[in-house]
Formats: sequence, structure tokens, C-alpha cells
Amino acid sequence: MERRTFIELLGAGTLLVPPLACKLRGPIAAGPTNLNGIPTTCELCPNKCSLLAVVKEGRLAKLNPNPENPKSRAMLCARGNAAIQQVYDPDRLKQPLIRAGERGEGKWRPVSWDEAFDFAANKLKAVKEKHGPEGSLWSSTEGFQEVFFKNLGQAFGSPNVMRHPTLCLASMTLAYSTTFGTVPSFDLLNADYVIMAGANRFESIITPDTMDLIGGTMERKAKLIYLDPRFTVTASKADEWHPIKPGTDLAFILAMLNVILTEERHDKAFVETYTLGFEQLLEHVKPYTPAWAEKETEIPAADITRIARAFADAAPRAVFYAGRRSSWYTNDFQMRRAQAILNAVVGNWDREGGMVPNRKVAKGEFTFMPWDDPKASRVDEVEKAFPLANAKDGVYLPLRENVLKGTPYPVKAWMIYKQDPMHALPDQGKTLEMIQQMDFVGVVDIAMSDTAWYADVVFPESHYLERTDPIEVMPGIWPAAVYRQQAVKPLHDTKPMLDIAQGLAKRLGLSDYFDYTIEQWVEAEAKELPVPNGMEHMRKHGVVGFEKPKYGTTRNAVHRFVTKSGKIELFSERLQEAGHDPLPVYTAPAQPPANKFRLILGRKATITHAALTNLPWLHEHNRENDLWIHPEPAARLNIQTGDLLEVSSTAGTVKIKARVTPEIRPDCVFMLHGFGKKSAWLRRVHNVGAADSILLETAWDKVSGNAALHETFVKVGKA
Ligand SMILES: Nc1nc2c(c(=O)[nH]1)N[C@H]1C(S)=C(S)[C@@H](COP(=O)(O)OP(=O)(O)OC[C@H]3O[C@@H](n4cnc5c(=O)[nH]c(N)nc54)[C@H](O)[C@@H]3O)O[C@H]1N2
Ligand SMILES: Nc1nc2c(c(=O)[nH]1)N[C@H]1C(S)=C(S)[C@@H](COP(=O)(O)OP(=O)(O)OC[C@H]3O[C@@H](n4cnc5c(=O)[nH]c(N)nc54)[C@H](O)[C@@H]3O)O[C@H]1N2
Ligand code: SF4
Ligand SMILES: [Mo]
Repeated sequence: MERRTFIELLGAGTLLVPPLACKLRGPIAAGPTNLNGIPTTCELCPNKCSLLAVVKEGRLAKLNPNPENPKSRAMLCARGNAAIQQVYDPDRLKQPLIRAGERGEGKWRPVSWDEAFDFAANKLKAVKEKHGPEGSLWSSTEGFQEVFFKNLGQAFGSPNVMRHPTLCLASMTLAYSTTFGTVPSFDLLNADYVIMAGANRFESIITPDTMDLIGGTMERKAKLIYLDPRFTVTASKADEWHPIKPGTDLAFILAMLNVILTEERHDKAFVETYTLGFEQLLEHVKPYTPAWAEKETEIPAADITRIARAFADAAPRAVFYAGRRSSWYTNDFQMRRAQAILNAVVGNWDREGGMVPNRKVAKGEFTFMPWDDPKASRVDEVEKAFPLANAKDGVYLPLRENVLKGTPYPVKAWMIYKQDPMHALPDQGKTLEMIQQMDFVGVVDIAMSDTAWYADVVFPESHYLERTDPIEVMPGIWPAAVYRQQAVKPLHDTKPMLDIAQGLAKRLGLSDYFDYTIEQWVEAEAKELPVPNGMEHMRKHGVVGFEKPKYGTTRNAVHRFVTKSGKIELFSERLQEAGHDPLPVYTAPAQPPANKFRLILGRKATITHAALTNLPWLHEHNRENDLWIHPEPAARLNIQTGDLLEVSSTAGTVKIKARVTPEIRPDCVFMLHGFGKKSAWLRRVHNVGAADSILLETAWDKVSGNAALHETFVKVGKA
């Protein structure tokens, strides 16, 4: 299809059309919809937008947004629309494959499912015999069928079930839950004053926040203050863009607290009733003056003071927005804690236009046979090294270090679901080393990712439009439960994850744990949805959502926050006991030496992480990544746009073209994620552009173990 036809087809589904988006403000009534299609749920990013798949003669003809979802509203983004092309993509995985040459050589033998299952099960059994079940690692990123993959790892007896949060948002979630006992949402639709620090909401799409921000700032004229070393699309829509010096956001926030508390602009009644540790906080922030912060952040003290006052004056309809990918620096946790504390002292908690604790749509659970707890402790030693972190999700980079060292025990089998560690983890060389030291690597994917390229067996999962998946609940201000049902029959010899788990379970003697069908699973979940005939409703509508937000349910004398004290903890004894700063202490980030730049990362609206760059409709918008570099250093290095550069760090070296632009600070450089693929099956991006993960060095946040992906300095010169 021609691109023009594609763009025209997007029609009402296209995101970032302000007049349309403005009309969509406010909760959408869950009334009758023109269900001109099969209701289902997008799987191309974590947002889980509802859509209607129009099928003509057994083929997908078009995907339309389903306005009944209160989170995604009537929005289906460009990536969501392009999902149709994934199904008919000639480059997708079409049958199980067993490696025929060396790892990474690209020689594959197409095999039957039976052969693939037998092969993988024998390898897994051999590792179990030699090293115990803990010798296997099961890693995955969120997805509706992820539960079956995790369950297989656990039923196998492995303690090493490893999820993606420490590559994404773990420091943010831990910081907010340490403070409030829960992670809230931000009512951008009704806020009057919004501060976003590196949360690039107009390109990094989060529903409903992206749409609410359009509604809020373009219609209601809410102020948007945006801090980012880059001039992003969000910066272009903001009232103020401050190109903050990277890694200094904590100084900015502490100085805001200094102004608000010393000028007594905080919400005294709220602080008195609901919080713990105000006196310590007041003393703590005294040295952090705006004049001090100006030197750290390179944002004028007068601006910091003005913003702090305006923020406090606009409260409770004022939010310092949390952002999502908090995998930035080694002090991420404390920076996000300071945000949480700032929000707390202006009393925006549980108020319209403020921060709102999430509600959930209830659903049932399917009961299956439980397995024994694993005997061994986790290889990442999370309980010991990161006692406050979520032990179930694990800590990814410390895990890789331990696996490479073989401590506390060897891990020799790696099963991977819906994840591409070759790109998602920093230092691709180390990830490759980790793969190479495995006796067995199995990957479940829909495309030949770079990780699949190095695997021993590749299991092709059916595309989401070909699957029926479990019901997912999406907490929020407008919470929803969404359902994914099959729109078309699988085009190739692929299977959903549940069938793959069952195929392996049968050969591993674990069938009793997977003795059910997807229909039974979903029906058990649908039974307890808050609508009559839940299953019938889901088949017809694909979503159950609450129409009206509820504010203030936790603002009463009897409410206990899920913290040690039962209050909002400005000062945290739990942190102190774990050997961390109980209040956020600023430490200046390391600075790049004169001839180097900090490498920073971010997103574009038409790419999800390292995936999707090979899809033709999206590839048209993302042919190759380049290195953003400011004109000043570019002139010094005699670099012009289009020049081929050599960029190197202690982790690796890449070649990439230059983009000389004033849209970035002179002390850092930027590149998009998702290029420089090793997999020849991703032919449009194979060896095109460069992979950021080759350059990124290994570092993590001290409290949460979250990857710190902006701590790498690179040398840049002409190739
Ligand atoms: N350098 C760098 N690293 C990063 C980030 C960054 O911006 N830059 N971002 C971080 C963040 S925030 C996150 S959340 C992580 C994300 O890390 P990943 O989850 O690894 O992200 P993706 O690149 O989307 O890879 C997902 C894989 O799942 C496959 N897939 C897609 N749909 C399906 C499906 O239905 N079934 C199966 N079985 N597979 C499917 C895709 O083909 C792809 O290979 O990366 C983190 N790492
Ligand atoms: N289109 C699209 N949307 C997505 C995703 C996607 O892959 N594609 N992924 C989804 C996921 S899993 C996530 S986690 C979210 C991530 O969404 P966000 O949380 O918005 O994260 P990023 O887009 O990675 O943006 C980080 C921004 O921080 C800036 N930055 C770098 N260093 C600093 C600093 O020191 N201070 C400040 N203030 N800014 C800094 C970068 O320039 C970049 O613009 O997006 C979600 N939405
Ligand atoms: S934001 Fe786009 S890619 Fe993500 S779930 Fe929604 S439609 Fe799909
Ligand atoms: Mo993420």
C-alpha cells in the first residue's frame, strides 16, 4: 500500500490531531458503539488500546479505534494501525526453527512443532539434571500471554523468572510506593499546571496521558513546563522548555521544595494530617537554594523560584508528572522520591487535577494446580542487594553480572518471551557473552529479533490479531479491563504462548499445571467483571471501563497508607534501615571529559523500543537513526549533517551518520533505539544505522537496581 493511502486510511484513528483530540476530552460514555469489527486489544506497546478489527473474506481490512475504552478513548496510534501489516509481513516467523550453523550465523532448519518441543525439552532437562532447575533463566516483557511463560518457568522449579521493570520504570514505582504505599496516576485532563521532566508524552505515548495533555494544554491552556536536554515534540508544545543539564533534575526539585517550604506555600493542613517527617524535610532542603540549583541545572534561579511559586499557587491542580522510563541515572530512585515528596507537600494527593490513587476493575482468577516454591534463591541475589526492590521481577543487570561470573551458581539455559535483550539491555557485547555461555537458548517471538538470531530454537508465536488472550486489568483514574480475541486464523504454522507452554510442559512432566484451555481461563476471569454476562460483554465490546473518576476516597482520617507508618512518608525509616538516604540527598552527576559527550536516549511516536523499525509503513518514517549533535561541538569537530561518524564508549564502537541540530544541548548526543540490527531477517534495518545498546555501559540505580542508561560518555569523531 502506498504511504498516502495508509495515512488517509488512518482517518479518525490518527493520533496527534489536536482538534479531534480536544473533542475527546473527558470520560467517554460507554454507550452503544458502531461495532463494525471484532473488538480486541493492541499489543504493539504497553498501552493496550482497544480496537475493532475489520475482517473481509478472512483477511484483515482495517483496524479502527474502539472509543469504549476510557483509557485509549478513540485513539489508535500509527503503530497500532500498522499492526495489520505485521500479520502479512513476509519477514515474520512462520514456523519453528532450529539453529543449523553457529550461533548468529543465520542458518536455520525449519522443523515441526514436535521436533522443536522435543529438542528444547531435552536441552532443558539436561540443564536441570546438571545444575538443578535454578540453572535456567526465564525472562520476559509484559504481554497478555506472559503469564503462561512465567508459570512454565516456575513450574519447572526455577527461582529465576526475570521481568523487564528494571529496564524501564522500577525506580519510579519504588519511589512512589515508598512514599505513598502505592503508585498513583496523574490527572492531566484537569490539571492547571504540569511539570514534565524528560517525559516526552507527545512521542512516548501513554494513554490517556498523551491525549489528556493535548486536551489540557491546547484547550484548557494549562501550563506545561518541560525539562529535557533535547527539544522534543513535547518541548515544542510546552509553554516553557528548559534544556536542563543532564542528571540534575533532583537539584531542580530540591530547590522547588526549598522555595515552597521556606515561603510556607505548602498545604499545611494536608501535611499535618497525612504526612510524616515534615520537620526533617524542612531542615533538609534549606541548603538547596535556587541559586545553588542554578549552578547544577543551568536553569536560572529566578525561573526555578517563579516555577516553584506558580506550582504551589496552582495546587492542588498542579502536578510534577512522574514519567515512565526511569532508567536514567544511578540516583534515579532519589530523584523520583523527591518528585513524590514535592507533589505530597502541595496537597495534590487524591484531588481532581492532581495525583490520584489508581482504581482497578475487578476480574476473576482461574485456579490451577500450584507448584512448590523453588529451593534455590535467585541468581541476581535481589533480596540481599536490593531489599526494597520487587524480588519477583528481579534486577536485570546485576543478574547478567552474576550469570557471567557464574555466581552464586551457574545458569546455563535461557528461555526468552517477547523480549529482545540484545537491544533492551545496555552493553550488547556482554549480553552476547551471556548468550554464548549458555548451553541452551530458546526464544518465543513473532519476528527474528537480534536475540532470536542467536538462539538455538525459535518458537514463532501467533500474532495478537490471531490469538485469544487472557483479560488484562489496567489500573488508573479511568481504569479498564480489556480482552483480546482472535480476529483472523493464524496465517502460518504458529502457536499462542499457552500452546507452546503446554507443548513443553508435556515433555517436561509438568502437564498437570497447564490442564486448561484459554477459553476456560478467560471465562473464569470474565465471571467476576462488574458487568452482567461478563464473557458475552467482552466478546461484544472488548472492554469494561469506568466512566467517571473518583476523587478523595483516601482523604479521610481513617485511611491508612500502605507504608510503615500508615502516613505519606516524606522521611522514610524503611530507607534508613536499608542503609539509604531517608530524604533525597543530591550528588552531582559525573561530567563527561572535554572530548566526550553524554549519550541520552528517548523515543519516537512511530517506533516501539527496538522493534517495529522493519515494518514498511513505519520504516518509511524511520529509515535510519542518526546522532544528534549540537552545532557548537560539531563545528569544533568539523562535523556536518550526513557525515559518517565513529562513536565509541568503553563498551563498544559504532558508525552512524551525523545530524547537526540546535535541538540538543552541546554536552550530550542522542540517537534513536531500534537500528543497527544483526538479524538479516530484519532486512530494512539490518546493518542500517547503529544500535545504542552497543555503546551503553552497565550501571544501575543504587536503591531499585534499575538500569541507568544515561551514564555513558562517548567519544565522537568522523569515521
Ligand atoms: N538502549 C535502550 N534500551 C532500553 C530502552 C531504551 O529506550 N533504549 N528502553 C527500556 C524500556 S523502557 C523498556 S520497557 C524495554 C523494552 O524491552 P523489550 O521488551 O525487549 O522491547 P522490544 O524492543 O519492544 O522487544 C520486544 C520483542 O517482542 C517481540 N514481540 C512483539 N509482539 C510479540 C508477541 O505478540 N509475542 C511474542 N512472543 N513476541 C512479540 C518483538 O518482535 C521484539 O523482539 O527496553 C529498555 N531498554
Ligand atoms: N512511541 C512510543 N511510545 C512509547 C514507547 C515506545 O517505545 N514508543 N514505550 C513505552 C514505554 S515502555 C515507556 S517506559 C515510555 C517511556 O516514556 P518516557 O518516560 O517519556 O521516556 P523516554 O521517551 O525514553 O524519554 C526520556 C526523555 O528524557 C530526556 N532526558 C535525558 N536525560 C535527561 C535528564 O537528565 N533530565 C531530563 N529532564 N530529561 C532527560 C530524553 O532526551 C528523552 O526525551 O514510553 C511508552 N510509550
Ligand atoms: S499506543 Fe499505539 S501501539 Fe500502543 S497500544 Fe495504543 S495503539 Fe497500540
Ligand atoms: Mo518501558
